[in-house]
Amino acid sequence: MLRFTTAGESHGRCLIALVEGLPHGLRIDEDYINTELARRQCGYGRGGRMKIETDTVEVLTGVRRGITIGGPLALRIANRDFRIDDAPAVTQPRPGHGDLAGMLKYGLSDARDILERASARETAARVAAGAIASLLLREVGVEVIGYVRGIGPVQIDPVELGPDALRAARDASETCCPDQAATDAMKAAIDAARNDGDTLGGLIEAVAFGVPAGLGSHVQWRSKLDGRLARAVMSIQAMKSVEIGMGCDVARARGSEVHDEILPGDAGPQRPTNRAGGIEAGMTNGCPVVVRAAMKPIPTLMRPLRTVDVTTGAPADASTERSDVCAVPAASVVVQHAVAFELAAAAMERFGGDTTAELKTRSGRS
Ligand code: EPS
Repeated sequence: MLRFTTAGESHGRCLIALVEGLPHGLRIDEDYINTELARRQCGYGRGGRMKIETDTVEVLTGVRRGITIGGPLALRIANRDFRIDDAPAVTQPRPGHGDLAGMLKYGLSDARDILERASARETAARVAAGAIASLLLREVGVEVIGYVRGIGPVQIDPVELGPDALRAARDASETCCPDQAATDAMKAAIDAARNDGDTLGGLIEAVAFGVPAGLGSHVQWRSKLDGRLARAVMSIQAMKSVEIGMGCDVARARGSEVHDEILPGDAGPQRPTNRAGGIEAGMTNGCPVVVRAAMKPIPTLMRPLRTVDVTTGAPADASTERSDVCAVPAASVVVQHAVAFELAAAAMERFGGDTTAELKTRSGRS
């Protein structure tokens, strides 16, 4: 089973990802992982921390001469801002962060232990693990592209571009949005929020191209791919909804406006539309897989919300510390790699193989 676990704190020594279940013979392209880690650090609206860090992966185990040997991969990303033992106590919990819930859970009057692990800094480890899954997917001809569809009030329609054009347009944008006019409007919205001491969330979409039919399964709830994708994406810090294909819009439409008709085609049955987002009954149907997530605004507001000081019980302003105004572009990189990891795990289950060559052959790629 392909799976990963993370460890590490926001201001601890480092972040770790342990990736298990990779086949033998996969070339680990560290430059690609580092490019994706750098993309996660970018985006208009990021705060001061990203000027301190240069996230770089160290592959500690599981490879020989840059190629997997079948054992688990331990990945490490160092924190330059390593000061967890000296970081100040947080007694005025921020609404929307894990501060108060964690204090209540552990009986603490200082949320530091909670926020250190709850922080979205952990997503650097998820991106490193997901980038390895993306390398595996490349072997079976699948590419996932995450991009931003909305920040605050600025939103664009779904993008009808192929992978090369979508990737290029996204990479030309400071907000990872493949529309230049929308990018400018998003930057203005972020500036306005910053000036007001406020923060912004947004809408992220990930599209997986080249996905073969039959990943996932209708047989048991645990193996349904839509459920697995939803869990992987919803568990990313600050996500409040996950949709596949038409998502919530199915509730307002008729069946004839929701389901994708099946027409004869040269290479077998064809779909003129992809409202299902590439998944029916928990299985991929050969269309691109489309996953969308809504991210809430960052909970650390420079014009703080009302809270309570848990040491006195008195009303207080929520604690402020260095943070981002908007991390939606960064989160689009995380969503991309979370989707990639689940698709890679499903591809391993469907095609199996101890070696990367076997996986390729069984998936029909060589
Ligand atoms: C993040 C690092 C953090 C924050 C952000 C994401 O760094 P610091 O707290 O030292 O400024 O910028 O974390 C949060 C949004 C959060 O709620 O904790 C990162 O590497 O992505």
